[in-house]
Amino acid sequence: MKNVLVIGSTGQIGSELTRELRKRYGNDNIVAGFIKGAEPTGELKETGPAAEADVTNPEMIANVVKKHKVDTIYNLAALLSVVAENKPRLAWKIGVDGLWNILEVARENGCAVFTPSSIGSFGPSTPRVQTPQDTVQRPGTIYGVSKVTTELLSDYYFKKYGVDTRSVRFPGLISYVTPPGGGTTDYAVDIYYAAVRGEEFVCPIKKGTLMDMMYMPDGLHAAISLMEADPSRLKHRNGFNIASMSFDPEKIYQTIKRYKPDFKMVYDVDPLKQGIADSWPDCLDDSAAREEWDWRPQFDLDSMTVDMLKNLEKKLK
Ligand code: AKB
Repeated sequence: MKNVLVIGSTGQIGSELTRELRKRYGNDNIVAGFIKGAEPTGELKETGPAAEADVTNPEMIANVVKKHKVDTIYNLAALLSVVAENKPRLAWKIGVDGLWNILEVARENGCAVFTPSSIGSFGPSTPRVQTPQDTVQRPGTIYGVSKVTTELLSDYYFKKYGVDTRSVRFPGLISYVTPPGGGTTDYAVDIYYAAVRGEEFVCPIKKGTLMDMMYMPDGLHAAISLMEADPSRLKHRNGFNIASMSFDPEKIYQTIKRYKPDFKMVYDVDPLKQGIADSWPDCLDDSAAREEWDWRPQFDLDSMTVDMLKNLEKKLK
């Protein structure tokens, strides 16, 4: 039986991951970790335990781990790429110093640790198409620099201390539940809200800009199945490429238009977001994840669009 602490349980990934983990391992075994000002509400609060768990406070994390006999930590505390560019020191403090605190607690208490990396860990000198698992990682954003560091630090703790660290490089995650806050790929979520509200969508990313994206259920499945994978099969640990779809704004717009024929999109390119997007790969090669832990996505752009529109129609009614 697992006892899990989800750090960042009220965020875009955390809110859905906590719910999914409670379904699998039992409500009482999943602690929803939060910071002041982002406390769990509704279902998240009512279905299981919650505890303040600030990654910048190692004693607080250690106390939660001991009290709840935690054996696995999903560390989702991070600033997304656009916000991080505006607050680089804070991005480092949360993403890197915060991870260091968690890894120390994990080493002392025998916990496994999942910390997401990102397509943002690649940069302009990385091969853009079918980006290999092991390749150049020289990102130009603080988000990317901190993600490469989290991959390396997690590998280091595994090799030096045997801490069971694992991670995937998430693409842009698309969901109708909790909106993302300040990423480069957020447009691919915002476009669905505009379509369902019957509004014109102003796209901040240029036509022709390809990025990997993924529907949230596949993202959750990736995180959980990697943490459950047989360790003897893992040649890699931190930073598995995963992929399910790659598109540009025009392609997602045309797909939505099949179901919403009156939907309109115009472009007003945001230079910061465009610069970040231009430095990221078009599409990743995820064959290592497929071979080492049987990664397979379920959703493509079309099936995701049908599900997003259906659920957003219900949510925004
Ligand atoms: C972002 O855009 O910052 C994130 C990511 C791809 O890591 N969604």
